[in-house]
Amino acid sequence: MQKQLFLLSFFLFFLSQGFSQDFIQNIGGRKSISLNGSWNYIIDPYQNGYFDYRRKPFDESETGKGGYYDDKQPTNKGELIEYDFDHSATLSVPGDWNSQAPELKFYEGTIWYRRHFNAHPESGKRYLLYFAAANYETHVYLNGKKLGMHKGGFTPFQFEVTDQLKSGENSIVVKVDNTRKQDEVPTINTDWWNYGGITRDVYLAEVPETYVNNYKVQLAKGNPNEIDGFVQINGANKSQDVTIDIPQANIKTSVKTNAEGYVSFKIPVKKLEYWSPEDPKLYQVNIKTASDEVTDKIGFRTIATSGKDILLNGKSVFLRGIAIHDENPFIPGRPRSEADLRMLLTWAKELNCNYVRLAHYPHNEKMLRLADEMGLMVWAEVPVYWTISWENPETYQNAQKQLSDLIDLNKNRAAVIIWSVGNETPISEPRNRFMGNLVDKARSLDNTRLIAAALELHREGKHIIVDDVLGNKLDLASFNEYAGWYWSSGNDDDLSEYDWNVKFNKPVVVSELGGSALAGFHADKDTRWSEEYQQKLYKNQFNLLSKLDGLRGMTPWILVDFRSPRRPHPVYQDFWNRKGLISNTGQKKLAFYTLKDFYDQMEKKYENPVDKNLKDKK
Ligand code: GCB
Repeated sequence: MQKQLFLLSFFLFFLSQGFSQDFIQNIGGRKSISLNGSWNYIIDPYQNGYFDYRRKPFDESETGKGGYYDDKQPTNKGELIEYDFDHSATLSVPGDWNSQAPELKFYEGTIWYRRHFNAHPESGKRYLLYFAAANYETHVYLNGKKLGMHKGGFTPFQFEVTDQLKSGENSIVVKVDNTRKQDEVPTINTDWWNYGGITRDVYLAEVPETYVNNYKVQLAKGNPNEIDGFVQINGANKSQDVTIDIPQANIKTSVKTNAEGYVSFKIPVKKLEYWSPEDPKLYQVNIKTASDEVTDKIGFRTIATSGKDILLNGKSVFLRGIAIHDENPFIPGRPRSEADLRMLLTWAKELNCNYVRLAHYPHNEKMLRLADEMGLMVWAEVPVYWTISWENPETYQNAQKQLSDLIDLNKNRAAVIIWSVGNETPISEPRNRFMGNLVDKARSLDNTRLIAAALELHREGKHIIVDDVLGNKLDLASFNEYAGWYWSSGNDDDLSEYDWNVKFNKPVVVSELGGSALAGFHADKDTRWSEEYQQKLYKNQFNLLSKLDGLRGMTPWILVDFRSPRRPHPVYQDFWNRKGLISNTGQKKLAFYTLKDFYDQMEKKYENPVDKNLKDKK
């Protein structure tokens, strides 16, 4: 009985909150108007626009009115007559607020956004209000009515607004709160800036009454000769003929959705050009029903492991990677345009990478599309980072939802080869259960990609040991390794005494290594923070790693210096994590070239299987 009451109250809570709905696949491929641009804003540290003076949410008041979201001042209660969107300053959307006004640099709390826009809704069409991301908890109001809320700073969410949209001027009000909380995902403690606000694009999309809401078109698991996918239709007329057309591959197949609007399909293929970093071939894929059509660009490749090998299209690869945060150092702040994202991936290409770790949370969908186009394999991740509330079921549900959304959003990207369920999570029973469940969930949603997590190592004397039990459930032996920075002197004579004990017969992909240097600070190689120290650290790393049986890739930490509140050193850091190979002013440090040389050698070695057999395959 108690359990039923709990479930009932949870359900009522869910209803009263009005959560966002599932988002449409490929928003960029839809007819839409952009709601990016200048939005008026009000800083509201006490949340006066949300709670009345007795701390009761206006959302729950009997009239359903009050609060900043009731755009027409004064409110029914008159408390908010001091507040006026019309004469308030503006923020750019997309964009975090911290980078847009000096007083917002460290701000964590609530900000209200408002913008007016014109719409001309047509009958027979439906309208979807889509946010590509807002950090962290977002409440959305259209023309004074609440549409719902969403939690999670890096995944898209959407509301259908067909019934609320007016012809002519509309007003949209959004409350965004980036307060850190222990039970959220991520939790209170991270090593990156807690950029708040509407950080990614906002769209108002127009779709037909019955439309293609979701689809997957990918190779079947381990089978280069079969395309495996599904189409999900949304609308009244659910049972429909659907054509999947890939003209360049001579594929045109028709299938019919069932009463739930769903159909899965398998299409045999004879000849395909497979996607790879050397040849990132993308095919135009058209999905067509009687009332709707959507076009995507999709690549086809297989990814698998065999013993200690990673096989891309059946061929052994070495992942020449680099880790990247979703931050443009020149703003500094969250990237705002495709050019910002392209700049980061172009730097990775200059390092001769074929792989990137998009840490520590879902990156912009456009970033993964660029990786597809530019030929970079991707490790994609959720912000299950450090000390999450392992025993809280709501925290788990939240993490699982972010993981499912990450996979749903990017499942058609050939570039993505690895889903990561978290980073440096400390071993305990509850954590093992939580993380283990996430691994199972990821596999149930996508059995074609590798599942990983960035684990931790421990040391016994001069033995480096990787034996985290979670590793048994993962496809890779991946761990963060900071020899030379967080442990050991980093000198070769010290490091060469260490040996490895990785207790998994799996490909080893070192998910982090590195050390800090202030660009332009030159000293001898034993002086911390100097470029020479960082360079030495990388060189000694390569020796240490050469003793690691099964090494199949790495993502040193990190491509570019990034802002972090944990890094206050006034001389060397000034709130920047300096482990970047490129500084916050775009200057390449010495270690950039050291890593590039190493990758040039690894590329040659893997292009020439004779060399590779000599050294790597025992
Ligand atoms: C780590 C974390 C990463 C940090 C990095 C550091 O192990 O995974 O988020 O930024 O170390 O610089 O300490």
